Amino acid sequence: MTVKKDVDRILAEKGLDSMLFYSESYQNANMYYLSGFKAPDPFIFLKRVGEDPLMIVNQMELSRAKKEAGVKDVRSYHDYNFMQIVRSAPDPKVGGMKFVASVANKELGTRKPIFVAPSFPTMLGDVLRSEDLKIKPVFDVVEKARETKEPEEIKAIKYVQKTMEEATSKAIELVANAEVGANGTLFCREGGKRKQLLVGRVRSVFDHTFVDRGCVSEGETIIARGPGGADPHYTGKAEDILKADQPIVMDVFPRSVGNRYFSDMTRTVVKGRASKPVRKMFEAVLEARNAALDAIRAGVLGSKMQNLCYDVLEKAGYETIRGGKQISKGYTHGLGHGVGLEVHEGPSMGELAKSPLEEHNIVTVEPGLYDPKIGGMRIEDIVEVTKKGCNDLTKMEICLEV
Ligand SMILES: [Mn+2]
Repeated sequence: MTVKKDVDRILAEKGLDSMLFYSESYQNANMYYLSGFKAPDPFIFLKRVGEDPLMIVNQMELSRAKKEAGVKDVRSYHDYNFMQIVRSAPDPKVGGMKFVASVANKELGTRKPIFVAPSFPTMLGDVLRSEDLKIKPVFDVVEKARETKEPEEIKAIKYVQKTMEEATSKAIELVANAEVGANGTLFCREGGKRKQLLVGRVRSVFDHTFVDRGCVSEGETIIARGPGGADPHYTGKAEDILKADQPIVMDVFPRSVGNRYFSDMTRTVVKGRASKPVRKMFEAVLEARNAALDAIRAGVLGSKMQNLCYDVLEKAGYETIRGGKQISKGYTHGLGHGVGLEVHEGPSMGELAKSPLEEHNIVTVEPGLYDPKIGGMRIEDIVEVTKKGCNDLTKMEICLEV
């Protein structure tokens, strides 16, 4: 992976001519995107517009960084007097920051503002400014470049999606094959014994499948049954007992361990018979999903997509959060979000979204309806936005009763 061309273009458009990052790269998606290097400790990444980037890493990481990073020019802290600068500071942590300032000074200079990400550490910013460096935090530079996926990124997301669909099929099969006991409690067979089917058991099916395929669930896979599902991000407790005739929301968002990409999908199923209100919710959500998939294409505003979804669901008789309305049931969230090195990234399809969708954005389309007495109903696909429409990366069928 090399530095994406878009980063330079966006920097230039914003009138900036250099950039500086100092971070580890497992949590910081921008740092991994720029460097292509996975490191648990901070390192320096900097570049000027139109020039090749430079990475400066601690001694221990030097040989690995030279082999693995997407950056050609990799140097060691020792090329920049690391020991001497740190020793001269009252505290090694402050010394480390003075070291970053010294590198930035040498490579980028104090004359022009240096772009840093909004998440740039405040303390480091203070040290840089005290050393006469000008830094300028700006939104949506690297994040904006990340929104438009290159073919290898889409390939990575497709792999996670495929794995996730395999896991979801297995989980749904477990629910579908469950026996229905007293009060609708679901039971499964485990080691010859009849056991209550708990959320933890279903989640374990997901997690094992992920691990077998080089993926991992970093958050908890959402398995929210019955009224609990009325909170869109209620994950479901391991000891929650699954029951027949209730909606079970399965919102799945693993990531690939190797290349760090996520995918995201939701299916809602009922073991047995869906009640009339549940079926009505399902049909309205499905209609909203279909309308959104028909309308989505490059150039459409995210807010327009959300308004379209409001229209469909309001017409079906449900309340929505249109205009910032506080509601206790109905459609309570945005239509979708970008997915990539973070499970939630840009572009957004909420009412406040200002920029148009672009070709090769990867976004979710996930209308949902929520009722504290009934639970949640959400259908989420992940799609690639194209010039004329979209390419649905989700192949998994949509089926309410199982
Ligand atoms: Mn989602």
